[in-house]
Amino acid sequence: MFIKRVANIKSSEITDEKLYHSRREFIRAASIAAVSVAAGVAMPDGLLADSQDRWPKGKKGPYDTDEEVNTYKEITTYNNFYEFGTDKSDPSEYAQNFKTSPWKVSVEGEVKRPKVYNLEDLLKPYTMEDRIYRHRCVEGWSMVIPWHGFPMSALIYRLEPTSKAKYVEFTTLLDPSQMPGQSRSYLDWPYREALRMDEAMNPLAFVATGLYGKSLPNQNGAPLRSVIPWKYGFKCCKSIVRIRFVETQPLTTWNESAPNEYGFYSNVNPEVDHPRWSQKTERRIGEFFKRKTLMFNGYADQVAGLYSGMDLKKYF
Ligand SMILES: Nc1nc2c(c(=O)[nH]1)N[C@H]1C(S)=C(S)[C@@H](COP(=O)(O)O)O[C@H]1N2
Ligand SMILES: [Mo]
Repeated sequence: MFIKRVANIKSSEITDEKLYHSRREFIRAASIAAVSVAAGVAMPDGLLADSQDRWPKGKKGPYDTDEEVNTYKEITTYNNFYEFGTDKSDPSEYAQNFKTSPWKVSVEGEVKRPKVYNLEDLLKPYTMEDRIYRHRCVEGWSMVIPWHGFPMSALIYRLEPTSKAKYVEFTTLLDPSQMPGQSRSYLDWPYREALRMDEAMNPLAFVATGLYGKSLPNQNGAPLRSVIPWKYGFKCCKSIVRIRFVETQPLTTWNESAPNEYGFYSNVNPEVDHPRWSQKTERRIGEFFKRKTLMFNGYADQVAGLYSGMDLKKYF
């Protein structure tokens, strides 16, 4: 492990100046190309693949935020993925050799055809798209991330849950041999998260297989993870191996570990403080001054209706 770490550090430090500058030139050319995106001409796949720079400002879909996107480096080196350690830098450091192929996903429970899918077969039917979403961590920081993937509603629609299915649960891989954090008991492994079915069917709920137009880095939850932009980040489940449809509200990992701190819903809500800190503000990674946190992380127009009549202080 120590030898590998040294090797990693070296490979990242040998990017020489010249290469760096030619890359900068290339990125400048890419942002000119972004103008053609605005004009409706698709950029060739992977043009930004090696870019460490900003996702281009261009044509935006109806669900995208037009806020400035965080850099690829910020998004892939400041992570929470406790299976690889509790420091923000641990996942990018220790998930490099995580094996995400072959990968199977088991679809279980209240569903017409329970089945274990090879990842390729599970993903085949869907048209991939980019979604620029705000991401608000319960710890008080946020980012803007250009995800690549497909709507969760398309997946659920196709899997055909039965009428008994009221919730959908996602589970992360359990493999302590690859995930050192799972040998420690700070959480009850494997990591599990769940959504009410109507939340999962909301057009904003997303299944990501990539970001910045390329495949998902291991530290961000490869090969597939959920993205629920109006909820705190921990409601997104990384490296999913099981999708289970159930009738009753599942016990989720964080809710189980500290039920008074992490509710089942965990909608971003500046009016409901975490017992140990306020949720009124957040620090956007890369910025100095704090911003005000918005109700439902700014997605109230699209999701407030899911919770009409509910006391959101009780169902936090
Ligand atoms: N399996 C698993 N999924 C997880 C976590 C984790 O520790 N393990 N952390 C969660 C938290 S707290 C956040 S903020 C997001 C972070 O996603 P990112 O690293 O892609 O930004 O992943 C969520 N999903
Ligand atoms: Mo988080």
